[in-house]
Parts: sequence; structure tokens; C-alpha cells
Amino acid sequence: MSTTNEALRQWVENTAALTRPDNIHWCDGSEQEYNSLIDLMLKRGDLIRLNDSTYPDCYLHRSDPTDVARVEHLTFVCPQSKDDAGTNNNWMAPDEAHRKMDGLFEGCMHGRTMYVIPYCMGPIDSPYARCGVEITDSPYVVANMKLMTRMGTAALRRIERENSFVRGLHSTGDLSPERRFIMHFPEELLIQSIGSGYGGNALLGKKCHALRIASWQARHEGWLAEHMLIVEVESPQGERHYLAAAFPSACGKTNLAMLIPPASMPGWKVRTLGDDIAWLHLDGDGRLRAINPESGFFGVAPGTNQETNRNAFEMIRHDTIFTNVAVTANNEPWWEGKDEERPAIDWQGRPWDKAQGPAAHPNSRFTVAARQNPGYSPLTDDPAGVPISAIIFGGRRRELAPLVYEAKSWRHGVLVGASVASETTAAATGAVGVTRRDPMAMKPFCGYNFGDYWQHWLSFGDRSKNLPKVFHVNWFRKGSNGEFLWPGFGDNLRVLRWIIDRCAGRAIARETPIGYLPRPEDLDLEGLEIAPAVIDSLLTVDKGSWRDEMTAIAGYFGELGSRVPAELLEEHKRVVKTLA
Ligand code: GTP
Ligand code: SPV
Ligand code: MN
Repeated sequence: MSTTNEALRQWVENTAALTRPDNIHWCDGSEQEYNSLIDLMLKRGDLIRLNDSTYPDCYLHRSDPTDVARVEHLTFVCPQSKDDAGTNNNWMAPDEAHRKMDGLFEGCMHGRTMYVIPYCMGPIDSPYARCGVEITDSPYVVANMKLMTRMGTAALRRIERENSFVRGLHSTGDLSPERRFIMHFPEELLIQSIGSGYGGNALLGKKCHALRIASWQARHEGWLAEHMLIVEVESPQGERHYLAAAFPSACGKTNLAMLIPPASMPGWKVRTLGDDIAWLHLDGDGRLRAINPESGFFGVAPGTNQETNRNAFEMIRHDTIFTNVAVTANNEPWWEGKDEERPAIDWQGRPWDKAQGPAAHPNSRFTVAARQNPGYSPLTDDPAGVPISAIIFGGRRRELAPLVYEAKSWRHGVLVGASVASETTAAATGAVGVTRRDPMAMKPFCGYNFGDYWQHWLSFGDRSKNLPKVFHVNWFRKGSNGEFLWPGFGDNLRVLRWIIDRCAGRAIARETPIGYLPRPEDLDLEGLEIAPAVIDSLLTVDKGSWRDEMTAIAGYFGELGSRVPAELLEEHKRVVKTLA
């Protein structure tokens, strides 16, 4: 197989000349191809078959122990102008970056097969979808791309029709952290990644294309590419709402997208459209419509169980690739928070020893096709996407941020999003539990200057009077004993219910300087055992602490330089005044 597209044919040829693979394989995306790659990886020891009677067609992959998460310090955005990347990104001059990467790619596929993966981000017949081609020497990447994207012949045909695609070149190289880089050239619609075989560093359709490059394109074309889940909530009366929520990595998107209603809320239905990325476009009525560019989940394993996320737990019982989980004596996958059984072998393949830390890596993951989710929404495949009623921001904050509040306007909502802070997680290398700013949950993923990004967000306020309401939630408040105050997971539907009622103009709220909050009696707390004092503290706005927070936010905006929009700074001033 090859292609009628001259630009693609040439690029593949040039890349082969540079990297010198033994073979070139054009991926067609068939089941047969997937199965033969699995067989190859089993033979090579890249995959281990898990218990075939309890976890049929499930496999374990162990990545290099130095290569288990995203690497923000090795990720660069390289437009011609440093200011266009912003201080929120690492930048290298494109010429220098090209020289460096060409040197590293030289001959790197010798003795390997080069796979050419045409893929489509979004429903193949959607005007909002975009195509890309990833070239990689990793069969693990090919198998993951098959589960995560619409990959193969249909995507190639669309590329040939449109004659436009994002290029992604990936090699695991020698897996040395010294020779590991993830580079983005937004002006060339080009990604180059070497030295990692892990998740967002290597599956280039995901963070590299669908967020960093797409956010750059979206700004120029008037849409948004965001780190957001998309979820459908249907009330017992049959009223349906679609919500989009941006939480930083490992802060609850997959779980909220797959929520199971609590027993005390019979008749409520929740269906999943996406768990990580949303592309948002204004439609003819000025509503924001969302599509999920992905077609699979690369989800956090630890914490997943029958109680927290039953849908996910069932979904990953077959045809799933696990990465860096532990295994039981019975050869089943295991992770912290999976209460059944006990681990026998840890994520590095060693006999399990408590003294050596967690059995599963805290950022161990499952890769699975979205259709396996019992809560799959068929609208996921609708080329027109779904109209969004509310945008929800959130983070992991043990203090300060209340359970939920509503922004007073679009402009205020942009400020709330730009101010998101969260404790760092194992999804990226580096310290865990350190509170940092993660605006719109896009700190690691915005492919351009945050100042320009917020200006772009604000511009939607001029383009439509029909925008979603904006909210902020925090499931992660802790008491003095270090325990979570809010039960979270399924019970988060109680908060979504209030949000939906606000969107429909039904729910009451009290006004505070930071936004509108429910009174305890405005939340559906039936069947929930929680002390009234706890609810009170979850819904408290402490003015003094919020004055400090607003000062910290001003300091953060100051660090980002002159492109931070004046309108955003004015909005900040307005909130500060009401806190006085
Ligand atoms: P990425 O895939 O990294 O973008 O992460 P995500 O936002 O999809 O995070 P995910 O839903 O996988 O959750 C990460 C961790 O947070 C898991 O260990 C969950 O068990 C835990 N978690 C999710 N929702 C809640 C919640 O409501 N309360 C508490 N306490 N923990 C939660
Ligand atoms: C995240 O870190 O936000 C993820 C996992 O969704 S990765 O694809 O590795 O970026
Ligand atoms: Mn993510």
C-alpha cells in the first residue's frame, strides 16, 4: 500500500532516508493488522498476555522505568517567535530544534520497521474532524493508536481528498532521558518526538496534535481545542444536557465522564462522549458544539474499582492494553484501589514488596476503545457534535476552593478558568502534590502564549450571546485529618444537578464575591451521610483567603508578560473590589 497524495508520499520517503528502517508498513487499521501486531509484541516480549479466561485479549506492557509519564521539561513549542510560544511553554528556535532532532533521528530506525499511521481525530465524516499521519517505529504506539483514534484506510482517503494533515514523526530512539524530546512546530503542522514510548509523549494524535497543534490552529480559525471531558446527563423527566469539564491530568475527567448515579437519584442517566479532549465550535445559533477527537480512553488505572467507576471497571475486562500495572498470582492486572486479590508482581516485573513502593505505577494506565464503555453515548459519532450547556473548571485543592461556584459572566468565567490551580499528579514527571497554576487545565498542552489564549477565549463573548454558563468545582477538599470532605465519584451528580438547574434557570443561588454558590438546601443531598457542618465548610467563601488568592493570581498574570489581556486584568480588579 502507499498513497496517491504526493506530499505524504514524499514525506514518508524523506523520513525513511533519514531514519533508515528495514521495512515500511502502511497501516490499514484492520483487526487483522491489530492482531498480528499483538502477536509480534507477544513474541518480542513487549506484551505479556493476562489471564485469558477472566481478562480475554488483555495485555500488559511495561515501559522503561524512566519513561512512565509525560515530560514537561523536555516538551517544546517552536514557532519562529519566542513570544508566540509564551513563557508558559519551553521554546527553541525552529532551525536549532530541527538540527537537533534531525541528528537524533539519523539512522534511528535501523533494524526496525517504520509504521505509517494515517488517522482522523473526530468522526470521519465530521467537518470539525482533522487528520494526521504518525510515523513511528513502535508497534505499541500503532496498537494504541488503533484503540484511541479512527485509524487506517478511511483516514488516508480523507487525507487524499483534503490534501492536508498534521505530520508526526516518532521514534523510541534509545529511550535515554538525555536524548528524549517532544517538539512541536505549529507553523509547519509538524510534531517530532524521540526517546519515549509512553502515552502523551508517543501517541502523537493525543496531546501533541489534538491539543498543542490544534489549539494553535483553533486560535487562527476561531474555535477551541481543550483538555475537557464531554458528558451527557439526562434527568428522570428526559431533559438532556451536555457538559464539558476541564480538570488537570489525573484530576477526575475519566471518572466524571463515566459517572454512575447514586442509588438515591433514580431515573438519572449519564452517558460518556469523551474523557480527555474536546474540540468546540460555535454553531449558527451561537451555541458551542463539542466533538471528542478521540475514539478511545487512555485512563488512569489506580483508584478504578466497582464502587468508584463501575463502567470503567467493566469496560477494561476484555480487549484492553494495560501499561505499568501490577499482576496477581492469577495473572490478572492489579493496581492500588483494586480491592480484590493482591499483587504478586509489581509494575517493574519484580516480586511485590511493599517496601519498594506501590505495586502499580501511580500513573499506570489502560488503553481501550470507547465503544466498550457500557455508558457509551452514540452521539459520540455525530458529525455535528453536541451543544454544551455548561463549561466546568476544576482542580485538586485541599483548601480554599468551594465544592462548586458559578461565574457571573463569560468574562468572569474566563478569569475563573485562567486562575485554575491544582496539586500536581503522577501524570507528569516531577514532584507530586505541589499546588501550581494550571489555567483551563492546559498548562502542559496550550500550543501558544497564554495571553493570546485568554484573548481568544474572551473573543467568544463578542461573537455570541448564547454561550454556556461557566462553573468551578473542587472534589478534593480535605479536613484537618487529611480525609476528603466530599465523597466524590457518583455523588458528584448532586453537583451536576445544581449546575444543570442553574443552566435551565430553575435553581437558586446566593451571590458571593467569587461567584454564585448553592445554599446547602439547594443541593440534592438525599441519601448522603454527611454532617451539615461539612457541607457548610464545603460551601464557605473565606474573604481573607480569597484576597490572598487574588493577589497570587495577579502575581501569576504578571509573570506571563504583556500579552495578558487588559480585559482579564480589569475583571480581576472587579473581583478584588468586591472582596474588600
Ligand atoms: P488524565 O487522563 O491524566 O487527563 O486524567 P483524568 O482527569 O481523566 O483523571 P481520572 O478520572 O483518571 O482520575 C484520576 C484519579 O483521581 C483516580 O485515581 C481517581 O480514582 C481519582 N478521582 C476521580 N474522581 C474523584 C473524586 O470525585 N473524588 C476523589 N477523591 N478522587 C477522584
Ligand atoms: C494526561 O496526562 O493528561 C493524560 C495522559 O491524559 S497522556 O496521554 O500521557 O498525556
Ligand atoms: Mn489528559
